[in-house]
Amino acid sequence: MSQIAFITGVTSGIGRATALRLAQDGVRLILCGRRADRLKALQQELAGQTETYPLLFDVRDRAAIEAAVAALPAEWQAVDFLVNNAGNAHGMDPVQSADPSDWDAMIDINVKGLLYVSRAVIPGMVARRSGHIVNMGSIAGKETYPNGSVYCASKAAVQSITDGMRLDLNPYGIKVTAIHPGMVETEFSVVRFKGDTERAANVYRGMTPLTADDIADTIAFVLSRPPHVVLADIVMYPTAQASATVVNRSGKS
Ligand code: 8X3
Repeated sequence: MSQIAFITGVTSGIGRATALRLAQDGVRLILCGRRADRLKALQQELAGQTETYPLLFDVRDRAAIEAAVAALPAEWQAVDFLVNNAGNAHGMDPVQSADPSDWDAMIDINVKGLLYVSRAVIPGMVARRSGHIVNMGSIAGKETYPNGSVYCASKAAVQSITDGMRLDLNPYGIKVTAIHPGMVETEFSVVRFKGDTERAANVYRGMTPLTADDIADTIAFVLSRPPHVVLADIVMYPTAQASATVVNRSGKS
């Protein structure tokens, strides 16, 4: 029986690219998202490539997550890979004037949502004494930048939670990885700037950002290492980026 990956946030960006990439490796996919139409379309796209099982929930809804995981059919319960991808930035404003509801969204999705999903899935890995968790961090968790305090804090939390998982799950042979991308062009900036596509496009002006496929390739690589190898912490920049705030916009890389 082939391996099973449980991926959150599959209806766009890195999550969707990861589903498509792991399907190429014959991994069976539990596709988690909150947009039913996109989830169905992805399932149809993957038909014939691998088996999929859709789970419709918002990672903020702990009861829905617990119910969905508890109701997985027997043949979908032995999750090998948990990819905690769901996450977003909401707004980019100074702490003194940011909208607190943006803070709520980022902490609820990026931090609490990741924890709720993990809490539902990890006990099965512990019981089976096997599994691999990949958490989507960000360079924002390594380096705080202006107007990003709470997004950066949410990704710093992902770093700490990842490190804590690795410690707690060490006795059970479970691997834990964090991937920290810099600039990746997906719907990320459009969501961050609340639909302002011009402002979002300007983020990537004069440089070549990473793509969702670049991150998905790395996830596939991480998950395919031999049993005794774990890539614990990976920072990925586009070549044109050297830090959260240093970006070469000459268009040459
Ligand atoms: C995405 C990278 O630099 O916009 O997490 O925070 S950044």
